[in-house]
Amino acid sequence: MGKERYTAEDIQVLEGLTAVRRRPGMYIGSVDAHGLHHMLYEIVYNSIDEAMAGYCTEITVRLNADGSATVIDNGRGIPVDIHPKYKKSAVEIVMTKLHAGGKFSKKVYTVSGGLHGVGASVVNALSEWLEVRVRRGGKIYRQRFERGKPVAALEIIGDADGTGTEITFKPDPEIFKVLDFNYDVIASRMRELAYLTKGLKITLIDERSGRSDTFQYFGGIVEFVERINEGRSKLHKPIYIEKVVNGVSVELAMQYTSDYVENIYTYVNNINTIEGGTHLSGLRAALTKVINDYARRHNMLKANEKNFEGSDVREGLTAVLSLKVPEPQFEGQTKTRLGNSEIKGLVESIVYEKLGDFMEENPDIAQIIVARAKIAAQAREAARKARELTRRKSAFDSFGLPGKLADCTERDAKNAELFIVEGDSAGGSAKQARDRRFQAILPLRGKILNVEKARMDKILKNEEIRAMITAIGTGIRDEFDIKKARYHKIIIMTDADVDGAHIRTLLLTFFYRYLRPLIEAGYVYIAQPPLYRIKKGKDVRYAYSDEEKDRIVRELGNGAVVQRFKGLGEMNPEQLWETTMNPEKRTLVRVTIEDAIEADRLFSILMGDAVEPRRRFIEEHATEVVNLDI
Ligand code: 0RA
Repeated sequence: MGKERYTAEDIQVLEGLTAVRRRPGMYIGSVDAHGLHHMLYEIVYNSIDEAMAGYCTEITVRLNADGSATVIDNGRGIPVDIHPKYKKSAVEIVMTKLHAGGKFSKKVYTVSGGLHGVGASVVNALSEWLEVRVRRGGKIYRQRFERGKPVAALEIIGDADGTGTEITFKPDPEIFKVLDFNYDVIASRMRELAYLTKGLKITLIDERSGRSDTFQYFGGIVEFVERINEGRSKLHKPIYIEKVVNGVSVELAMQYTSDYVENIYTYVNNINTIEGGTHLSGLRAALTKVINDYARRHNMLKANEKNFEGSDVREGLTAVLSLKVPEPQFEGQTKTRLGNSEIKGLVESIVYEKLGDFMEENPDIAQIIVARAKIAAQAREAARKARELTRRKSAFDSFGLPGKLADCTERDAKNAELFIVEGDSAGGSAKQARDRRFQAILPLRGKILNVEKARMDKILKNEEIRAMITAIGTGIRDEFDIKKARYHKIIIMTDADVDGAHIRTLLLTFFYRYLRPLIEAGYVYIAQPPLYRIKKGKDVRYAYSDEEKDRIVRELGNGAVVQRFKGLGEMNPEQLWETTMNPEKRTLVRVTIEDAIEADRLFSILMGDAVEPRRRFIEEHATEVVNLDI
């Protein structure tokens, strides 16, 4: 360091760094792929804060060839002035002091922060190196850090037009088990953030593959709803509501479709609150009340007719609710449930007032909504009767577990795994490969699931799917009970080809629509079979991506023989165990609700009634169908 002696401040910083490096999980959740991506998001969130404060219009995220990542924004730039007490630049303090930032920024919202909101100093501590460049006051400043410690003081390296911040960091291999940034995972989070921050332009560039995308939505969450509903038949233009009360900003976009599914996504400070919370309760209460009141007021519900239930007014509804809350309390297993009690009434009154006004001003749309709820209420009654009938007739209830299931001996669901395997031959290999003590195998026949023609309602009648529901044990939809889950890991294992991707999309859509709490509980996974086997003499390696294959081939040098696995069936049981099933060696990707949303959207486009989006989708993706996977 550029100073002669350590101050109390330096010691505090060093202790902070050590604490972060000793227990990274406490600060970023984990050191697997999740934690790795969380590092990048933390840096992006700082730039998003700057955008929400009104100073930044553009963010560029670049995945570099050397494994580092760069985030560039055109905000005000982190302040560079020397702090009188600490005798250090503000940049250095932001980058080294835990929870620094707030001190320098009395911003309206410092709210986009991730699950932990710990910021740049944690990313710095967990990076092999990090370099920050600030453009401010006509100069470019730079400072470099290694494992969180400054290598030199902040220095001026040139002249600048404009202002902004650029941070490049390389996640530390001493800390992270996974070091490969996943383009698709990052792209979907950047897309989501762009929808949630109206007008903000986010560009993602992958120097490793040459891919890039730009996300910018001047319509914000209205465009988000339009995207979710692409491929569904819409009953009206999206409705948009917005109001700020007591420093809390509430935005809602909603649109009914003729589908039966309810798709309500809620965000607080750009975090997807998958466990719901007070804001969702407020929205639901308002919808039920405002639609019932409107229907009564306009005599669309007669005195002798019962009020609509919540599920009636939500059937076919797609909505995105986005709140900015200065002091959110996140609760629940994954800290994605909003706990602030004052928010329920706040959201309820805003939505009740604004949606009520909208319905009075747009009677044609109001009538569609009420008529939609009426049909849903009638269908609910009819379905209840039908369910009672089929329940008595259901073969599965009395037969117990399906015959195709090769169950495990473990009875404690926490330790039990179910592999759902596409195809009988792969199913056979998996049965031989597995550790039968805790791994169960359920083969599904791909042909039967011919997804091109299957609709969700038909899929439910499919015997294989019913076998899956029985094996999982929870029941579906209204009768779902997570406590009855027979396995806490449900692993979808499909071929790495187009058919495999189709079946995965179908299964994810199915889980999302009928067994959503399983995804929310984190019980659903996708197996990652290798794409290649590379052999040179006795040295046998497996590669799970093209980049990895190229790297291994380079490493092994001349004479390396590459075999591409097209399907699981091409692996013998030992290979399948080694590469994909053995908990010691395999990687499983946990399915997130975002993955499932995307699968559901793809499914709607591919199977839906709307011909135009499907044609467009297939045209746009004709050359990259393999990337249908998530
Ligand atoms: C503190 C104060 C100010 C801006 C920032 C931090 C800031 C931090 C980051 C991190 C990434 N991009 C950023 N952009 C800005 C406001 C300084 C002022 O008043 O000019």
